[in-house]
Order: sequence, then C-alpha cells, then structure tokens
Amino acid sequence: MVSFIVIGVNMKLLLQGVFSAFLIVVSVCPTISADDGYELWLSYKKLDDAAILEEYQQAFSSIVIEGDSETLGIVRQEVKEGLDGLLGVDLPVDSMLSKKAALVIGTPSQSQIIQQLNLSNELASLGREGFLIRSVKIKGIPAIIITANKDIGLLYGSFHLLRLVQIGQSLTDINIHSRPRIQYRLLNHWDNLDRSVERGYAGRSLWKWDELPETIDPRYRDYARANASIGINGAVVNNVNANPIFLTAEYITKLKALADVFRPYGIRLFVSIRFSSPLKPASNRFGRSGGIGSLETADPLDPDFRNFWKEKVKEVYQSIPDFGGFLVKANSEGMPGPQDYKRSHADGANMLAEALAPYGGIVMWRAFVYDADVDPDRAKRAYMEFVPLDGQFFANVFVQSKNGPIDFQPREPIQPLFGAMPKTPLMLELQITQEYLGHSKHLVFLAPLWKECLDFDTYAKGQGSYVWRVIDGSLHDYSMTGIAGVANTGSDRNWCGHLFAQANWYAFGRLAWDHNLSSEAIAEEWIRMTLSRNDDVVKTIKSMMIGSREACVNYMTPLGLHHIMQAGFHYGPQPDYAKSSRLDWTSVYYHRADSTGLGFDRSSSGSNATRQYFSPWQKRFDSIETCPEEYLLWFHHVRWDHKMQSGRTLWQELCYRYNTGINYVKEMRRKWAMLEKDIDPEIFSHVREKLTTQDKDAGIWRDTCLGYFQKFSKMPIPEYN
Ligand code: BDP
Repeated sequence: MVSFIVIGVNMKLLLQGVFSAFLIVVSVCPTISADDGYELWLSYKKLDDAAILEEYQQAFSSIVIEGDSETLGIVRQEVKEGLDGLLGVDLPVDSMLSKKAALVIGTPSQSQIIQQLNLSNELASLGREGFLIRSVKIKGIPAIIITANKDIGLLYGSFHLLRLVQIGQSLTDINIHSRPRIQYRLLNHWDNLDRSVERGYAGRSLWKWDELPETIDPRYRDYARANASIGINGAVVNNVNANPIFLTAEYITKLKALADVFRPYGIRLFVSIRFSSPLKPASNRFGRSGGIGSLETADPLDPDFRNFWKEKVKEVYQSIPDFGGFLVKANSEGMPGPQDYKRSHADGANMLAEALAPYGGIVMWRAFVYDADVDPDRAKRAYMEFVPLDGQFFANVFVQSKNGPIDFQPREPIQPLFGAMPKTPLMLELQITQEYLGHSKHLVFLAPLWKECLDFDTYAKGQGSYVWRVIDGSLHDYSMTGIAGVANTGSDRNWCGHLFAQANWYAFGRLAWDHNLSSEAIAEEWIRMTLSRNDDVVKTIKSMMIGSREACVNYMTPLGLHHIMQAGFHYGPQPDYAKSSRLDWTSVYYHRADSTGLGFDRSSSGSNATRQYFSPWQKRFDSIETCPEEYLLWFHHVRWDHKMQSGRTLWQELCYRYNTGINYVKEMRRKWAMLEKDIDPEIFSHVREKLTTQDKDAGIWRDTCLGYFQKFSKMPIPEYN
C-alpha cells in the first residue's frame, strides 16, 4: 500500500507573513501496511488468482440496485466497496441495466427488474431474512441477482455473495436459497456500566455509556456491520448480572442511540434486567436487589410491581419501537428473583412476558440456577427446577440454557433439559468468550465444541432427536427459536484479544444461521477471508484450528474432569482448591480424587444424574463399561488402575491425555512458524507470541494437575512423547 503523508503548515504564522499558507507533500513512500486485525473477516483484499479474477470481472461490470432505505444504502456501499476491493476495479452503481453483465440487487416491491422475473413462489419460502442468489438472463443480458422479501435479506445475501468472492468460489450457474434456521441469533454482552466486561478478555466494553447518546463511536457501526455479515440479528448489550440503571430514563436515551445504529443492520437491541428493579434504591434486602423504583416489594404477583414493569416497558418502546426484550438472570448467584417471594420462575417470567407481549418483545429467562438446597449435585439442579415448569410459561418466553449442566467447561455432556421441555422454547446459550478455555491467550477454535453439542442425539423422541432439532424448533414444534453466544468482543483494536478468537465470533454467527455447516467449512471460510487464500496455508491453519479444542480439553480437563480451574479468575489450574463459602465452587467437590480413584459418581449408585437423560443414554452413561470415555470422570468415580480402551490404566491414560494436549500446542507452534512468509507480519508475531504463552501455560496445567493427582494415585508419571 502506498501512503502519502501530507502536512499542512501555516508559514505565515511561522515566518511572520512572508509566505502564505501552503501544503508540503513531504514524502511519497511505499510502505507495507501491517494488519492489526480491525477489519476482521471483511478486509476485501484484492484477489490474486488470475483465472477466478477474470471470471468475476466478467460477471460484474456494474451493480444495479433499485430502491431506497437505510439498509439498501448499506447494501450499496458494502457491495461497491467489497467488489471494488476484491476485483481491483471501480464498478458503476446504477439503477438501470446496461448492456453488460451485472449484479442486480433488489426486492420485488422496489425493483422492477426483479419484479419482472416473477419469483414470488420462491421468495415465499424465504421468510423475512432469507435471500436468493441466482444467475439469470435479463433481456438476454447475463446477470447475477440477489433478491429477498425484505431489505435485510438483501444485506444478508450481499454479504453471502461477497463471502463467495472472497473465498474464490465459482459463481457459474449459481443458485442459492438461504434462510436462517433459527429466528433469534443473539450476542449476549456481559458488559458493565463502568466498561468492564465480565469474563471479557479483549479490553473494555465497546459501549461508551458516558459519551452516549451525543457521541456515536464509529465502532458501533463496524460492530453492527460485522454481526450482519454473519447473520447475527440481536444484541443484549449489558451483563446478566444486571445493573438496574440501564432502564432509567437517562439510559434509555443511550440505548436508543445504540439501537438506531444497529437497526439498519437488522440488529435488535435487548437488555439484561435486574428482576427487582422496581424496588427503591435503598432497599437492599437481597444484596444485589437495590432498584430504580419506589416499591417495597419485588413480588411478581404484586399489582404495583407488575405495573412498574408495564409502564417501564411502554417507556422503552416509545424510544425503541423494535426493542427486542429482556434477558433475566434470577435466583442465580445472588441475583434476586421471584423465589425470594416464594413464587416460581414461571411466575416471574410470565409477569415480564405479559408486559412485553403487546409490543412483540420476548423474555429470555436463564436456566443457569444451582440452588444447593435443590440437590447436592450441582449438575442436576437446573433440570430439577425447570422441567416441572414445562407448559407454564407464556408464549413469548424462552428458557435460555447453557450447553452443559455445569458451566461452559471445555467439555461437558449436554444439559439434560434439552429435549425434556417440549412445551417451552429452549434457547441455547453458548460461550464465545473463552472463560474456561484459556481466555484470549489460547488458540481454541470453538466450532467443534458447539457442533458436538448441536449434533448430540438426546433421544427425547427416539433416534434423531438432535439438540439442533430442539433449538431450531423442529423437534417439538416450538413457536419461536433462539440461540445466544456470550460475546468475546471488546475495545482491543482486533476486537477479540486473540486474532483467532475472531474465528469463534464468526463461527457462532455462521452456525446460528445454519447449524448444518461443518466446523471445517467454517474454519476454511474464515481463514480464506481473514488470513490467506493460498491452499497450502489454508490447509495448515485449518489443521491447527480443528483439533485445538480437543487439545484444550486434554491439557486442561481430560476424560470428563471439570471445574478444576483457578478460583475466580478461571484461567490456570487449581485442583487443590477446597475452601470456599460454597462447596460447589471448589475443585475438590468436582474431581473427588482419593486413594482409590478419580471422578464424580453421578451414576445410579451416586448422585443419579444419569437418570435425567433419555434412554439409551441413561444406561450408557450409568455404566462405567459403556460410558463414553470423554465423559468417564464426569459420571463415575474410577479406580486408578481401571483399564481404559487403549489398554492403559486410568492413571496412565490421564498422563497420556495431558501430554497429547501439550504436543498439539507444540505442533501448532511448529506449523505457525512455517507460515512466517505467508502471513502479515503483525498478525504473524501476535499469534506466535500467543502460542508461546499457550504452550507454557498448557504445561502448567499438566504439571499442576498431574502433580496434584499423583498424591492420590501414588503412581509414577510415565514418559510420553
Ligand atoms: C459463570 C461466570 C459468571 C457469570 C455466570 C453466569 O463465571 O461470571 O455471571 O456464569 O452465566 O460462568 O451467569
């Protein structure tokens, strides 16, 4: 890239009126611009494959867009900038077709050209957000069309087409119908008022509350654009451990300003609320319960309490007519909720749902509850609390559950709620931020974790009852469907702290749109769009990414171990963590190491958590012989000398797994080092340094955990390479 440094100097001031102001072009020097990762997967660098470039240049000699709206304005700009950059051209944008091949974009209601193609039957199946991309001939002129029912579909279609060009896919006879399989595809930001981010590892919050609504950081738009490019259509902007201040009149104007930026990108704004917000500020009855109202009670059946919420919801919708709704963490980790007044989760959720329903808003009521009085085994508690409520929630309530029964561990079996609440739309909550998977220090590609969860067959209605069928509503005929990802974005220049953590944001969006995509396909897209289009380089990087989650499981918590990380910080290992005001926050509670063996007995001879799964899982998990080894120590207390499938004893296998994980990281380092000449220098060294840290810290995981467990096994650590 050539950079011009232009300095304006007012010589009149300098030389007391001798010369007038003039400009000096000090230098015209070509510099290699380093990539700081800000552009994410949308950098639109010029393609270098001559053949494919020629194909595209022939296919697109102009862009024809009819119609007008804010979203269409974005489409126009995106497609123009994208294709100009990728093809190295300056395409005319017009509203009429010329004689040459064109890209034609429009909805039948705004575009006459599209209308004349008579596509209404096909469009009928695409819904509000879907799109159609197709090669056609219009009056003998070859064209590629992007059409949809709504402008937002055109934007999604445009990003899709740009993606195909970015990854160098041929467009000959293209014919793509695409619509999202899940309706609500949200990011959950755990962002606080003071711009700290709970479990955030990429700097401060993106939202500058003290500057809003007057100053709109251009980054809000870039954020919305990035989300739209992968089909994310909603953002909960604040932490689930919610501060009630977000619903004060002052903050509603700030929220409105954000919502206005998000809207043309198809993104609805949602808020996490504190259930007890109607309380008066001073009333601190439940620790975190001080509110913004004047009430003495937060009983969901109290008429004044209900009325507060009705009025508050009305006030929000007056400012934000497309407001999405509320996310609620209630009676969980000290957050107040309806149970404080002996009311149920359904009572609480329905009260809010009733207030939101007239405006089309929804409630996402979290199932992340683990009240120790419910059962001594934390893994069983959410199921025990929520399954009996199935059928009691109003139609606009989701119960939002994490993928596993504990808490976003590197590997957990599925949360047994999935499949067990046929009458309640369940929203799947995944964690994009790597709270338990090495923060933004470790390269861990999460798509395989999420696919493992989505592809799990619950057997709720016999074989084929996959979690993805629960989530997309096809199993139980849910009236609404949703998926949420706890965001990993922050104020760091590269958004996510680790360049490769961008791939997780990307993968979340792509899977939310289409959970049938494979991890490999998503990784490949992301690499080609972000890092390199060279086939060998792509192959190498893909091979690093694909096994990285399994490696992380191995060097942190192999064979079903879980929750043995450093207290509070959740980064390094702390298997000896035993003392806390809550047993279920300690490590020893989970691993149960003793002189006979290791693991939590959740079988029928233990806590009987296996009982919460459908047959045949119930039986398979219950027996040490049939339990899949990746979940062995989750469901069983296993003798140190137990024979594993490999022929090794449990102890040997544990040592082996820890080592395998570390070897993988070393292999990633080796592979990355080979790519020095193929990767942007800034990105190359950024990732190299991260991998060095990952290698060192993975070693700490192994040495700490094996050193600790050895005190119980009393067996030597074998040498594995
Ligand atoms: C745990 C986090 C905590 C969150 C909580 C939640 O450690 O910071 O507040 O989950 O999801 O994973 O509510």
